[in-house]
Amino acid sequence: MPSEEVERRLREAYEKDFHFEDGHVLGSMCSKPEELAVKYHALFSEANLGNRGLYPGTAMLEDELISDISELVHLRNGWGQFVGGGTEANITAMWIARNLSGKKKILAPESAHFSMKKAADLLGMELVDVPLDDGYRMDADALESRIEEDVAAVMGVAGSTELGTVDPIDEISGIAGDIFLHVDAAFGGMVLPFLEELGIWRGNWDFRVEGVDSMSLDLHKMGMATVPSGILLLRNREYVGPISVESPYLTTERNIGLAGTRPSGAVAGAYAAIKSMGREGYRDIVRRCMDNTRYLVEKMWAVGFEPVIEPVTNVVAFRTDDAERIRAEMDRKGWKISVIRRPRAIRIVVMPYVTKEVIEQFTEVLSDALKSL
Ligand code: 0PR
Repeated sequence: MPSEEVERRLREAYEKDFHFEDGHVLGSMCSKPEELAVKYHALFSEANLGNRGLYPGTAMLEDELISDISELVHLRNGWGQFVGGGTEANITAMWIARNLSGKKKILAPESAHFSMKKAADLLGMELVDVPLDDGYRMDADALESRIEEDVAAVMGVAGSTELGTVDPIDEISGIAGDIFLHVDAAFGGMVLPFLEELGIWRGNWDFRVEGVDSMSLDLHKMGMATVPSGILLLRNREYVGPISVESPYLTTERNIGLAGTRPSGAVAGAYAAIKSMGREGYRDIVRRCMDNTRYLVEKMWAVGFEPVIEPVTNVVAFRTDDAERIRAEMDRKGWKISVIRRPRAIRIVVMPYVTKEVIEQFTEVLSDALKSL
């Protein structure tokens, strides 16, 4: 095919997609990446950290990135790996917990992301739901009553997918004792540290809690990095022992983790985002997203919607028995929102592109949609 035709087809496909800058995507946890991230993702597109010895430069970027993110979540002398996202990080953490303990039960809050179901299924483990309290956080008493000899891992969420809530990780750690504790901060990892710096919220949710053994943290969500950019962090380097395999024909003796070939252009992209934004850049983004979240709540009250909880992060859901119909109607009008089932609600993620103007337009269109419903 002549390259003009290939490009024409690519452009046509691109035009079919929704784009964040159009401001009509209100249910996504991803964001438009930093320009430098896009540029350097492309430059490093042939790199493959699955064979680290060939890419000492990219490996250096990964090490520095892991070290910066470790510092952000108070991990010292730990270990980390760049992965394809929260799903891969969650699966790998459960793989480690199973192999370290030789046990198969995972205790996870009902609010856990569906990637935990995949982890349990793939690893032949059993996922046991722990109910939530009134604030939609893992209920510590309910967790305590489920702790038994056969538990391989307990996991908590720091920034839940549906409501943005943070489980009481320190309390959970106290109850879990020596059991492997994983924190899913795929979304919250790049929000909570900055909420703390801004004095908006405080909580013990990261490696400051001694019992926390591992964490997933995505940079393709609130990290302004390119997709796929996930990070898995481990308290102790030795944890990788039971998940590494010999890799005789590669440049390293052992291959660690789920992926062989690893998406390493994204490492350069994430590095570019982190270094150019810095703490100040992320703090500004989080401040803006939280301002806009409050503005959205205000506007939604005016249209007659009550938030399920006062938002902790920039994820907010509004109660309604008509969530599905509202979603469908908004979809017809070109707006993408999402719904949650328990409680029944529509859900909006106030990412950086969800500005005050977008919120005003959205609530107007929503108000019209309600009339026609
Ligand atoms: N853990 C949490 C708390 C998550 O919210 C997610 C994804 C994951 C793990 C899994 O991460 P990966 O998707 O990186 O493997 N949360 C979003 C969701 O499932 C992902 C998403 C992003 C969905 C953008 C849609 C979208 O447009 O809702």
